[in-house]
Amino acid sequence: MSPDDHAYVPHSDKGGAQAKHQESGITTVPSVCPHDCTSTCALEVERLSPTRIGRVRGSMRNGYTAGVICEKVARYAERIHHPDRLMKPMRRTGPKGSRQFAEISWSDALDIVAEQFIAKARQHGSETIWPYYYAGTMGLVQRDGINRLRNAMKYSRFMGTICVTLSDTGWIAGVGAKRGADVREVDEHSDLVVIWGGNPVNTQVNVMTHAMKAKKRGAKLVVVDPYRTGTAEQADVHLAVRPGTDGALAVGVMHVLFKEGYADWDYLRKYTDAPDELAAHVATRTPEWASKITGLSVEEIVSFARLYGQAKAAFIRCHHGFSRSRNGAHNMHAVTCLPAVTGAWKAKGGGALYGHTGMYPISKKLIEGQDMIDPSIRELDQSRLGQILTGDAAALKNGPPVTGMLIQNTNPAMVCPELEKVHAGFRREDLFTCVHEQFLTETAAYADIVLPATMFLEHDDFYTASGHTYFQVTKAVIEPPGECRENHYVISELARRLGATHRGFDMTPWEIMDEALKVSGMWDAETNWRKGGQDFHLGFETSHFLDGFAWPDKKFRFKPDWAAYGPRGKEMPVLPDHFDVIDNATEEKPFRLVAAPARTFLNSTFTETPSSQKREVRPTALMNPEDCAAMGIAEGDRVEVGNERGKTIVKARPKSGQQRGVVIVEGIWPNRNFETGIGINAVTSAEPGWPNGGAVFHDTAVWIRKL
Ligand SMILES: Nc1nc2c(c(=O)[nH]1)N[C@H]1C(S)=C(S)[C@@H](COP(=O)(O)OP(=O)(O)OC[C@H]3O[C@@H](n4cnc5c(=O)[nH]c(N)nc54)[C@H](O)[C@@H]3O)O[C@H]1N2
Ligand SMILES: Nc1nc2c(c(=O)[nH]1)N[C@H]1C(S)=C(S)[C@@H](COP(=O)(O)OP(=O)(O)OC[C@H]3O[C@@H](n4cnc5c(=O)[nH]c(N)nc54)[C@H](O)[C@@H]3O)O[C@H]1N2
Ligand code: SF4
Ligand SMILES: [Mo]
Repeated sequence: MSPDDHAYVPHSDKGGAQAKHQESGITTVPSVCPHDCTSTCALEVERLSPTRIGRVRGSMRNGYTAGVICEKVARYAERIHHPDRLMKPMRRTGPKGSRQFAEISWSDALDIVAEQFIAKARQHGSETIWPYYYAGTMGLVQRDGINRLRNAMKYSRFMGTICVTLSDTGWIAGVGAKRGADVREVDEHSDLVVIWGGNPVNTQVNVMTHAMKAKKRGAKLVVVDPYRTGTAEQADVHLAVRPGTDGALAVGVMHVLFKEGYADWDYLRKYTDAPDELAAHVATRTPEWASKITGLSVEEIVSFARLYGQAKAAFIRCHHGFSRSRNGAHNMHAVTCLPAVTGAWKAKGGGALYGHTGMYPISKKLIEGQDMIDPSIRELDQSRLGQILTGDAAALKNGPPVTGMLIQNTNPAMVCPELEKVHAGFRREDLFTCVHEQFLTETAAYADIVLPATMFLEHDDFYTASGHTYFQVTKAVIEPPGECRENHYVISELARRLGATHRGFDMTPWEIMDEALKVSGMWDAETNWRKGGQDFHLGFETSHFLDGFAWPDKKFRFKPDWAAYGPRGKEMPVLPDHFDVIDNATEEKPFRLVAAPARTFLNSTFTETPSSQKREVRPTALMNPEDCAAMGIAEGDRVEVGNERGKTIVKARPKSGQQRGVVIVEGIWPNRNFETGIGINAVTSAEPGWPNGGAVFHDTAVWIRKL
């Protein structure tokens, strides 16, 4: 198929060339999951006709996917052919949020957006417009192209803090780069697998594929998580820490490792920056000390340390969950110190992984128009949207109000912290909002103009992966329904109307991909697609940092230069510790809330599919049975979850396997599913984590009141 066939409208002739094999009239076509999940699964999609798909399966062409995908994407037909999909551009006709819209043409809709942006910018300056996006699709062309428009127009820049800022910072602070050991090594080689601060049974099923292969061979599985998740249920050992205390656990474990002779001093001297200082420091932090902070028993801490110290190949899969606290970067770094103390990196099946995305050579210069970035333009924090829209001067960097937004691939009216403020902001009459979406989400309901978007099987794109090492190109599999158009179309058409010039606006996504790949020294798009992805595995030595960590002196840092990441770095402990800046429980707010992901929702996505709604049932607070007994709360009772930021009402469920004073609410449910009309993010905080920001969804003190 030639690049010319990839003109983005119309999506015709995506036919025969993609067919892999023919089975009873159904064609099976390769694709890649675009969702915000580190697995980035290689898929096989049944194409029933040029406009319909059947089953979606995990592909065997990728050794990480290994034929397994999650249930929600397996049933993608339910989402892509959903009767509620947006099909036409619409203009708001009722009050904001009222869901009253009238259909209009694409050209009228785009004209209105451009006119509004031009008028607002004339009044307040270009920074008053804030293009706002996230990772509803992880495709680099469709996701990040919005930055090209922003850079060309000098609109406010965007600090994407909602997901990986804290975990990236904490990981990179020690090892120096966002890469690590390959999870596939655990299949044959690990004798201990630690799943730390994540719930892959819900959030990235492929980790379990590999962890369970190890377990079947006799490897031990340890899960560190505040509650008994589906992942913890599979474990030999579940360490139910208090939220936000992983730094204390890691330091207590290091105390034992040094004291009982599990530290590898030859490795420490060769590969790390300050082993003597670390050893002296952790000698003062006993398991008793860690026990008081984490709520784990001294025995649990000591026996986990011994298990870790005695393992020949201990693999830690560091997830994001335990980084979503004010001290999350610090805690992530503390955990990454463990394999540096024991030298676990030396073994195949040993070491750690948080993500691989730092190692792909792909250049985003063309996609994002990086040659046009003006660093004098203010950068606004995605997670502080509520503060920004309600006029907080500091959050606005003392600049003009935000009066125009273009939103793609995200649903902030559900997923942002401090939701009351987010909603108040979206209701502002002087704010003009354009939302490009697949469904009339709660964010789209606030929009002045709604534009219908394609789904991943209806456009071309390419993807890095975090959980594995392949870079994958995809082609559209079916034609888009109705008048759905891809993100690149919206960006390019707005650019024309706004007078933004850049060659990227005149290219097709396929041409952009091909050129970006070429300048990055990678396979061209067609070759990548034909071969099912290009593997950027760095080999055993480098992926295990045996040729040195990714710093000039090649040494792992027990003492990161936290101040280099942001001014608040100066406030952080120099060596790993319990950094006590979390939203601790108080008399008035005795519970610590973790707002964890649900299995069959993916952030706000799939909350619209019937099978996911059926499985997740309703918003529920999982509580320790003793807490329930003490408060007279029984299964199904209504409870108020609240704090100074807001409150909501959910049903209670007693659940063992979590400490007293810890409460879990799974899933980012639509606000309309709560009798208060506002969901769990009413209580989560937009306070930035240390040292350089990042959302703190699992770090919230609340009261629970039986209603
Ligand atoms: N089904 C499903 N899959 C998803 C998502 C989803 O919403 N649903 N979201 C996607 C996205 S955007 C991302 S970033 C990834 C995230 O996936 P993960 O990396 O797994 O991270 P989280 O989902 O934030 O964390 C979940 C787990 O962290 C635990 N946790 C919370 N606080 C702490 C703590 O202080 N210490 C420890 N040890 N554990 C803690 C929670 O109890 C929860 O079980 O998953 C992706 N995949
Ligand atoms: N309580 C609580 N809140 C959280 C979290 C938590 O753990 N607990 N996790 C946080 C995290 S880690 C994240 S990453 C955020 C994510 O939150 P969101 O950014 O909202 O993530 P998604 O639900 O993945 O995607 C949002 C939207 O993108 C749209 N979309 C998908 N593909 C396309 C496309 O090609 N074009 C266009 N125009 N739209 C598209 C989908 O229809 C969907 O409505 O949520 C955060 N919020
Ligand atoms: S596990 Fe993650 S990447 Fe794989 S199909 Fe499901 S959502 Fe997509
Ligand atoms: Mo995320």
